[in-house]
Amino acid sequence: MPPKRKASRAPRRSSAAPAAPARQPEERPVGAAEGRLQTSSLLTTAQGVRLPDTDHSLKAGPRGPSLMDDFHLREKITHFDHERIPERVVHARGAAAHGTFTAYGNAGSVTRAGFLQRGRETPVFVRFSTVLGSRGSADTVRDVRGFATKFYTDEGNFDLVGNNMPVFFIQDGIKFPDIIHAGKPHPDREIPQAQTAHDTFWDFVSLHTEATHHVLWAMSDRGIPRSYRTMEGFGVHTFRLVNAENETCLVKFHWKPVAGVHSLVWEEAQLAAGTDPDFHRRDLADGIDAGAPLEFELGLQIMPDSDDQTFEGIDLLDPTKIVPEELCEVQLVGKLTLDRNPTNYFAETEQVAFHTGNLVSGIEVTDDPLMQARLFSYLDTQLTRLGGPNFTQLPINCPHAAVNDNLRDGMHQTAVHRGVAPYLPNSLGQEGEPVPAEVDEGAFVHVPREVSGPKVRANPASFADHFSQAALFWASMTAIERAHIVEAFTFELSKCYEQPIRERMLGVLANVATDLCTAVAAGLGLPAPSGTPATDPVPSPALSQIVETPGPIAGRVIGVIADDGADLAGITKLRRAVEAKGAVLRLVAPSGGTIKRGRSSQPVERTFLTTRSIEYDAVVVAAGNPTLTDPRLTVLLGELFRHCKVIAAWGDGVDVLTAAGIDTTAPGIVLGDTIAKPYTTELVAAVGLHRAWDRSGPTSR
Ligand code: HDE
Repeated sequence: MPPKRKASRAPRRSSAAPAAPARQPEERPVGAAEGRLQTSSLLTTAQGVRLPDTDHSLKAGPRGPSLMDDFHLREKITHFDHERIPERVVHARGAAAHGTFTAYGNAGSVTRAGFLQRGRETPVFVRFSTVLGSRGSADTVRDVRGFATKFYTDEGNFDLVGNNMPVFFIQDGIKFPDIIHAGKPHPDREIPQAQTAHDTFWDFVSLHTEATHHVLWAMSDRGIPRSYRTMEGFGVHTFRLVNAENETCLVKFHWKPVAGVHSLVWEEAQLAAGTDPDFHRRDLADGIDAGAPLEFELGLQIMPDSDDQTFEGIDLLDPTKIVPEELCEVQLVGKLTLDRNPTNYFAETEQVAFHTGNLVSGIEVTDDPLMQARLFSYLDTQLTRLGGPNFTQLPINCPHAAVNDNLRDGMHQTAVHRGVAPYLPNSLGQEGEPVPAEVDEGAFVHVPREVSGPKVRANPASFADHFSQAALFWASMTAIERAHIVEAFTFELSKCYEQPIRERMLGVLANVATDLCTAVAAGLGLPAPSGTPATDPVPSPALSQIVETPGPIAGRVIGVIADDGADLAGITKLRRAVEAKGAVLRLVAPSGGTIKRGRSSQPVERTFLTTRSIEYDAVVVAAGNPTLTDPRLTVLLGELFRHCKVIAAWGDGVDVLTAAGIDTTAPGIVLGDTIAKPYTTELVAAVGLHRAWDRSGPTSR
């Protein structure tokens, strides 16, 4: 189903058309805030002065110079000149959605946070992002993805500002400018955009070996997600939960996608960056419009709040380490449903301001030195980005909880505060002015913890282990996932100009796994150095994305290839079957308009010219056009085959596959006589496996 669009209206006149009949001025209290809300049906200046013409500047005669007293021209252009705000220094490219978080209630014993208590429903806004690229960069680049959630709880806003990878490149926030400067385009030529395949990134990470674990994740399929709905999310740091009895535990937050964890293949990611740079953004919005909300479950790994803050020998304050799920189960405590697209990109997605310090009673941070630096950065960055300290008054940032602070004035102040005593204590306060809350009134009281130690610039000894979990990650991958990692390292390092950087990085990989290092070295045509990798790391199967049983197909896109004469009744049945599973069917034909059979017809949604294989999770060739050939169709089917996606056909549609050179006996090819239940069931199951990886070799570990 194509995205819903509003019915088109008659164009609004801009100017030079006959003037509207005079209207009585609307009644509005003088200076009322709603004056800003575009309430007039007639065009006005920002001051509310009605305008008869917005197409012609005021001139001395039709050919004359423009006049300074054209207040409308000056206002219009001045406002336009200032429409942009600085893009985020990282995570500039993003897309977002509104939704609801519903708590299962089972976290009530470990935290007093109200939104996690049974049956609570909390409005949320989630912004997904890439990290390195500018606002206009492509969605499908190899990069980490941000997964930032604002919970508008009735105890105040809680922001969980996470990523789609559970570890980070650095252990101490003071290194953040270094890793980002290394990852961003080279300062002299400002290339390359939105990618790590360049010298400065690999220069830094080959010298800064605490990044190794994260680099393995970034070079894995996690770096190129299929869509935002098929990514995991992670809080990364360890947090501290506090319950009603003031008992504490340490936790790691996880988002588990109901649609499963799935990725693109690298060639698709590269193609999409050209054919549809908005691939993820479009998929997010179209999926929601098509009635397939994104769903994630919130999970907690709950660990004791021990004195040394370790678990099974893993330092919980080290953000380069995970706690394998096999050692500590992820307990699901609630569900996130994203079902509403933003109304205005700038007002919501661009102006949303996340902050790791937005915490609610029952959730606290730990001493993880990366998190500690973040507590400073997120508030600070908004002062430049949003132009002052009043960004919490922007609708998207406004808490839904009642607010009464003594913060006053500043840039972009929109409140008209009353009273004379914005300070405490006071004796001049009036009714309605705030007094401090007590604990039993829900006040956020930090759990008292001893803090001591010499003032030093140093890391704990455990932070010196840079390779054991990188080795664990590698050991947890299946053969196909390892092949992808090797390809990614080889691709990225091949893009470096400096040979010593490649060689140094091979030296790092030699300390992760010998077979990884040897394979990448072979791809680069370099000798493989020797290292001291961990012997027999214990794999964590939960880290692999390869599924053996079909998952849901909601939000997936299936193309059906057809031309005049196609089995339209079959297409209709197929559409019903896949839409019942939340997927989208798109009719693809040689040219636009409609395809016909007898007196029936169906609208074409994509033509061979306007489509590439990247847009489909599966393609089905309809019966009725057995001689259909087209070089663009051959490319489409060939790419689908190479990318291990499901290819299907019914009736004489099979002849089209054969003519395009598709091996119809290969795995992941679904053939049938007619569109009937067993066929659609088989097709849905095949798409639910995401890919027919067997086409490209063994998938076993
Ligand atoms: Fe961020 N990060 N970060 N970060 N981060 C920002 O805040 C920063 C880190 C993450 O959709 C900025 O409002 C520092 C880890 C996400 O609006 C900035 C450090 C993780 C988003 C900033 C980190 C993240 C940001 C840029 C090291 C994963 C996008 C604009 C101490 C757990 C939020 C802004 C959105 C955004 C700084 C490390 C995730 C500059 C200094 C670790 C998802 O404040």
